[in-house]
Amino acid sequence: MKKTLAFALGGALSLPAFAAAAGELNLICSADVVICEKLVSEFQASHPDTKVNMVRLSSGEAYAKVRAEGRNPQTDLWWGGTGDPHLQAAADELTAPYESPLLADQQDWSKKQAEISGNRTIGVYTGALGWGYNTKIFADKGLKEPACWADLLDPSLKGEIQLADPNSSGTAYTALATLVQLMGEDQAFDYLKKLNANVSQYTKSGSAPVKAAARGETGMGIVFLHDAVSQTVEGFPIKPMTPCEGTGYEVGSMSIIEGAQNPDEAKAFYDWVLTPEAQNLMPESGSFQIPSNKNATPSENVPDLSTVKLIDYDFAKYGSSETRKALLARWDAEVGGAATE
Ligand code: S7P
Repeated sequence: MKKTLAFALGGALSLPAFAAAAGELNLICSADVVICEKLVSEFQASHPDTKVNMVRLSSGEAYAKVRAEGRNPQTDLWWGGTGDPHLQAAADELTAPYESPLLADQQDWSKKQAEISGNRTIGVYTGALGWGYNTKIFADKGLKEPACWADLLDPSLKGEIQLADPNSSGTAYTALATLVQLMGEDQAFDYLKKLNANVSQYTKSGSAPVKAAARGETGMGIVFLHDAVSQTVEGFPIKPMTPCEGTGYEVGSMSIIEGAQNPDEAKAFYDWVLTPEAQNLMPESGSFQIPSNKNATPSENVPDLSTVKLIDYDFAKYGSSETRKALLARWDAEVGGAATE
C-alpha cells in the first residue's frame, strides 16, 4: 500500500504564478487557510488601494516556490509557516533584510529570528509540537493513551498514525528535527523507520493529520499542539498532548522576498501584521499560536507552553540549508522511500 506523498521540489514550478502590477501585493501564506483569508480581507479593508493576491502553500512548498522564482521573484511577501525554511531562504539570500518599526514590540523569540537571519525574517507566532488523538477511536479500540514518543511505536497503533511529509510540511520537518535533537540522528532515523510501520499516510499539509483524526479517518495525528486544540475547540473528540520525553517548537515566521516587485506594499503588510490588532484576528479564526507582539491578547485556548517540556531547539542549525537538505535527503532515502514499497 502506498502511503507517502510524492513531493518533488521541481513540482513548485507548476504552482500558481502571480501577476505583477503596482498597487498589488503577491503573498504566500503558509498557515491555516482560514487565518490567511482573514488577514487578507482585513488588510484590504484598511488598505483599499492594495489588491492582495494570496496563495496558501505549506512551508516546504513555499520555500521551493521562492527558490524556483530565484532572481525573478513573482512573490513579494511570505507570511507564516515554520521558521526553518524561512531561515534557509534567508541564508540563500532569497529574502531581503527589513527592520520594521514594530520590531521593538515583539517577543524575544521573534527578535531572535530576525537577529540570526540579519533581519531577513522575523517571528510572528510560536507553538509546540505534539499530537492530537481521537478519544472515541482509542476508547472503542481499547488503545492506550499515547503519552510519549516511545508509545507511538506500539504495534497496537498500526495504521492509526498520520503525519506529514517533511519535504512539503514545516510541521513534519519540525518533528524530524525535534527527534534528531532529542535522540541523536541515527537513533532518530531508527525511530522513524519503526514509526513508519504505524503510519497510514504522509500528508502534504502539516495540520491535515489531526483534521483526519477529528473526522475519524485515523486514530491520531502528529501536529502542532495548537492545530490539535483547533479541532477540540471545533467540538471534535480530539485530545491534544505533548510527549513526555520533550518536544520541539516552531517560530512561525515572515519574510520579504529579495527583489520583490511590490516592496512598499510588502512592507505595509509586514508592519500591519505585527500589530496587536492584526494578531488578535488569529484566535477569531481558530488559530491558537502564541502571537509575537507583546501587546496582543492571547486567547484562553492558546496552549500554555510553561507546562510543556520543550527542547532547546537549535533554529540556526536546523534552519540552515546544509542541515535541512541533508535531513530531508536522508528521510527520502530511509523513510519516505521505504513507505512507497
Ligand atoms: O495550521 C497552522 C500551522 O500549524 O501551519 C503552519 C505550518 O507550517 C503550515 O503547514 P505545513 O506543516 O504544511 O507547512 C505552522 O506554521 C502553523 O502554526
